[in-house]
Amino acid sequence: MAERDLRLLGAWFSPFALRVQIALNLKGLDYEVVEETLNPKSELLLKSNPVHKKIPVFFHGDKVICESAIIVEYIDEVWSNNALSILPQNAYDRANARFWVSYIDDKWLTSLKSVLATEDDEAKKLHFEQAEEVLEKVEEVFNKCSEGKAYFGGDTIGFVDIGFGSFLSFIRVSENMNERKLLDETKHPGLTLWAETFAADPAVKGLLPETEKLVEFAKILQLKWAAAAA
Ligand code: GSH
Repeated sequence: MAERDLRLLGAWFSPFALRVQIALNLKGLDYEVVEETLNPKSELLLKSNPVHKKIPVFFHGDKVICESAIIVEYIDEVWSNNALSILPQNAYDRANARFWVSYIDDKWLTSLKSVLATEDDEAKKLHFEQAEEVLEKVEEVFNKCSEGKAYFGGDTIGFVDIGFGSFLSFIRVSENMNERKLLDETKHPGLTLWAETFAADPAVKGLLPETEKLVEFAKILQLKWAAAAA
């Protein structure tokens, strides 16, 4: 469905902006992406998300919506007539999906960021172990929710797929920068297969940033985090 006046303020490297793009693609909506550099933050960003000053920001005509998970839910509700539903129809399943996305944003994001930010070898080892523990839990959740189907949400990409899948490129980046596997097919067979299917889905294909380009970006991030911690 062609919908006018949909704009996303995002950035090529942002896993959170990626969530919104996937949701819009799943709904078959046309939209414009406005690239934000964050350095310095644009007037549009400061004006449209004055509370957090973060991307993504979604513009639906003159309506402004912030926070990736909230935007994805908004898209799912507003375009509920489109064939595909991102959140489960059942209230209990919906509550569970929200719980796991919140868990991913809390635990997974924290461990992945720590792996990327830490330079000290001992501390890095510890952060890797913590990230692996979270991955084990996500593998368990995948096996339970998917019930043998391709996605957390069943046959099609759902809320948890978007929430976790948005970090896929950063998983590749931490593996590449540390020469150590995070997503391991012996430890996480379900998630390994899921990752391949997710990346190849028409709603996702072509959106995941290239690992090499993201590695260069992550190196700059590391320097910024180190300077902030000093
Ligand atoms: N909880 C937010 C969401 O889900 O939308 C996180 C968004 C976020 O952290 N965005 C980053 C950002 O705008 C870019 S990936 N950072 C700017 C800053 O922290 O000042």
